[in-house]
Amino acid sequence: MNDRLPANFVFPRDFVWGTGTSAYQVEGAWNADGKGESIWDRFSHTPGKVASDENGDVACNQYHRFAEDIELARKLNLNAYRFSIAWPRVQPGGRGAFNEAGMDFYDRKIDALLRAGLEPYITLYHWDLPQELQDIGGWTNREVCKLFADYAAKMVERYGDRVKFWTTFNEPWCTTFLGYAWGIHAPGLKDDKAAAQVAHNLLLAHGLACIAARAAAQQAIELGIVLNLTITEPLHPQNDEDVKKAEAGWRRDCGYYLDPLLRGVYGPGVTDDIAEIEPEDLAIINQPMDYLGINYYMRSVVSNAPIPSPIDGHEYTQMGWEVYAPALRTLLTRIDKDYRDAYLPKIYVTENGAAFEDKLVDGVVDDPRRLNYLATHIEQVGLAIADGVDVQGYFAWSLLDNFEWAEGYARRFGIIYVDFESQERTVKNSGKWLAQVAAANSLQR
Ligand code: IFM
Repeated sequence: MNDRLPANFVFPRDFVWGTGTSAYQVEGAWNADGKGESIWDRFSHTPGKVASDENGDVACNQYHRFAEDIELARKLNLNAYRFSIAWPRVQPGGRGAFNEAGMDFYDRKIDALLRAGLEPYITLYHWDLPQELQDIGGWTNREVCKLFADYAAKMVERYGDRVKFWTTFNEPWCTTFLGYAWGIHAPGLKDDKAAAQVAHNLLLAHGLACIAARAAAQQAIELGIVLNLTITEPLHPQNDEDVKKAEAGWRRDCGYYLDPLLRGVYGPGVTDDIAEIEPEDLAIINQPMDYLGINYYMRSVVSNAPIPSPIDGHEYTQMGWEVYAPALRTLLTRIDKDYRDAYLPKIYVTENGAAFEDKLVDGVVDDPRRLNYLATHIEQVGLAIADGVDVQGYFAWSLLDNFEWAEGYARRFGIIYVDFESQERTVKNSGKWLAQVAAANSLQR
């Protein structure tokens, strides 16, 4: 097995090059034109929840500046643009009346993307639940799963004539654990029992939304989900105990997500913690999907021995996340190996990127560490493709520096620098580099 690509590796024809953003992180306009309150509005307006008490009220003001951002993405030679719809912008209370002004915003955004030659990849839920639905229990309440399916159908009815690619959820793991078990994200609960129910309900909502979206589609659409899967690796690969522990970690994660989604079964023990589960739920969850989105930032390392932090000689990002590109290939090939016999759809790497401290000096943001992060990870995607894995696209996270949830604005993931005072955008050197890769559809070393 080669661990380097040839000096000039050409990606498959029609390979998708894009970036990702999410509504709450970039749009701002938190209460404009009839938008309802979201759980992130409520959470970030509560003192002490977000670093420096920052919030997404203005963010990158993309609600008003989307045309400029789309033009920047076009100039970066990208051919796809991943973004999310803010549910409370289009349906303020999450049930009942839709908000025409909010829906019109996404009409204009989609039209601008298509004019720029950028394929829209829409995510229906990237964490900003209408607060009114939180008030009835949020994702612990099965009723919310049905409401999500209704909302999904409405969005497909409205935009399905122009948008082919639809993702139900971004990173359900984060909603479950960061939001309901550890209190780090909205709605800020610390309740393991609730979290177990949420893990299940999110998958149920995914299944119900797939069914509803397909029924609503006037034209062929492609449906998927985006998971933040990580590969668990032993600290000491020569130590059998560490290897066993890593394998158990991988199987546990699969038991929560890939097994139910792709095989219609939960892994051992998962259902023990779920209070409410109906006999038909797993069949609903196990809907045929057209793609699986994988968000990869870092691996997880396990050992029976204490794990040094940081691991000697390894690089870490501003988030404290280890930079370890080879695990991306391992993750992609492992999914392919373990699920080829199931219904494994094509794969996109839907997020990958790094936060580093950036400085704008004389109109230039020189960010060699991010550039190197992107280059080494894109190389691993190329290697996975060479291994035979059906990876059809790569989306860098993120187009813009933006509101990084509980960390506020102090963590910059963008390939475009944003001055949050003036809202001026500057393409970083990593962005210029990615533009060359996308134009050539190849990685040259
Ligand atoms: O910014 C987030 C994004 O919203 C979801 N995936 C991880 C990113 C970096 O933390």
